[in-house]
Amino acid sequence: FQMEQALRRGLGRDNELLLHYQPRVDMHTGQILSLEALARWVHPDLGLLPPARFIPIAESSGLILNLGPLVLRQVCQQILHWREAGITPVPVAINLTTQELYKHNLVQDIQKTLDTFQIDPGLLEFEITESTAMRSMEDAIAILARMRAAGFKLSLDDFGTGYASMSYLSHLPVHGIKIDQSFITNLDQDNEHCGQAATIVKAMIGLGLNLDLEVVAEGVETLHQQQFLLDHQCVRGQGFLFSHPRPPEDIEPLLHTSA
Ligand code: G
Ligand code: G
Ligand code: MN
Ligand code: NA
Repeated sequence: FQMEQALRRGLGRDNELLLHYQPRVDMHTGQILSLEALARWVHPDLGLLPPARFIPIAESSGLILNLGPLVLRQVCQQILHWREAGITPVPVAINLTTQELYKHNLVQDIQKTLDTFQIDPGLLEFEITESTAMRSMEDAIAILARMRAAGFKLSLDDFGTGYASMSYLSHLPVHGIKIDQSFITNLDQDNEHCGQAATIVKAMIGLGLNLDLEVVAEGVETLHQQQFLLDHQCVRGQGFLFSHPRPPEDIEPLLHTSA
């Protein structure tokens, strides 16, 4: 409850909620394809807190409905800032919780903010988890279709952990899937598990590619994992091997400036 009160206060203040950004790269070339925005909370007493410490509280208390729009505005401001600095914009991915996805007028609210900042919807991507999508399948399909029609990119986060059936996946109007990092981590323990992790990851990549989806591997930490993924046609990766999530001023030097 104390955390909830502090979060409520923090959301009303400037600079308590920050965004760090983690690149998603083409593992062949190292080129940055997009960035994922990851919220951080500078708690007045506890310091910098990761999302695991406050997103669940925000979700259960309803504060997520304040936090979400704040994240979107910060991302828009960041994109504008980079544009003004002559940096070639890359799409930024924003995570949405269950409450956010099913919120009334979600798409219109996002569009209003983009209009205010004059930002192209193609520069935004939204990530929802498999379990969020499955909470209310028919609604999720309708909302995602609306978002897609509005020009946003969509991906299914933590893929493989939410028990989405294969037939269900083919009905979800997303552009891509992000293979959950637990599967990628297991690739390095495979000797003990008789190659099971490799079999599972290969099947997930195959499923995604055969459904014409972009496949991103999450939590890539080792060269062995990267090589395995490249050997099996998964080119997009995100993880500590390439970069930790970093504050915008540390991401900026990695982005290209236009001549
Ligand atoms: O950075 P970390 O691994 O602690 O992130 C934990 C979770 O918090 C991730 O699954 C991510 O989806 C979620 N998360 C991070 N930032 C945001 C945000 O701005 N909004 C929402 N809804 N979730 C976020
Ligand atoms: O669940 P979601 O994918 O939205 O959250 C991504 C989270 O995963 C981020 O909070 C980020 O800190 C974390 N993460 C990103 N790359 C790695 C990695 O290589 N290893 C580990 N352990 N965590 C990672
Ligand atoms: Mn994510
Ligand atoms: Na994830």
